[in-house]
Amino acid sequence: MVFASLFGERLRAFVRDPRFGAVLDVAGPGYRIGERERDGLVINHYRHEEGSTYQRLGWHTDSLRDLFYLEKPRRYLNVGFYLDDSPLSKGGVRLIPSSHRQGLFEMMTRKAYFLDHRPDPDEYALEAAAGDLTIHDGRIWHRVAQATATGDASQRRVMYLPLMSGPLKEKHEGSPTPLYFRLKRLAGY
Ligand SMILES: O=C(O)CCC(=O)C(=O)O
Ligand SMILES: [Fe+2]
Repeated sequence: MVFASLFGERLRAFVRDPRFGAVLDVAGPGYRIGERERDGLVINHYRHEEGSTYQRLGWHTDSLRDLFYLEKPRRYLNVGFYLDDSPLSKGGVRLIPSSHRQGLFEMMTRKAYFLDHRPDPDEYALEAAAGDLTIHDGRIWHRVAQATATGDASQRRVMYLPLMSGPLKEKHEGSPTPLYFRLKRLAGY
């Protein structure tokens, strides 16, 4: 669910909470909350059970979208809010440490975007508890592994909010669907 904070008061108030000032300080000077940039506040909801269409997410970098906008990937950070506990039995985020420092070529070719779900020997498994906040660089390679648990025990809900700096390019009601969503659809999401 993208741009979630634009659809209701509670999430709108959440992203405007002054306490985000501390998170922006961590990001560095000049960062802002991208409520209308990239995909805004995104809510991901995974369940591992018959009929669920969202059980895992293949290898990707979030900065791929910059290339679709014909922009050179610039540093942007994604803040994650865990709404559920995320132990290993729920699958969860796997990332390749330091891969955000790679060059553009590696960012485009290291893995087959969204299609490749295979574990990587260098991957790190991120475990989290409900209420935890994570921050990752948009250029890092990551995936979401499928849960081994099923049904309610596999439910994993996480919200992501982009922290942006540099030129402001806001989306509006008439903005076209970005191509990378079509790529994701082609990959089966
Ligand atoms: O579900 C997660 O924790 C990560 C999702 C993700 O990487 C994405 O939506 O780009
Ligand atoms: Fe991602």
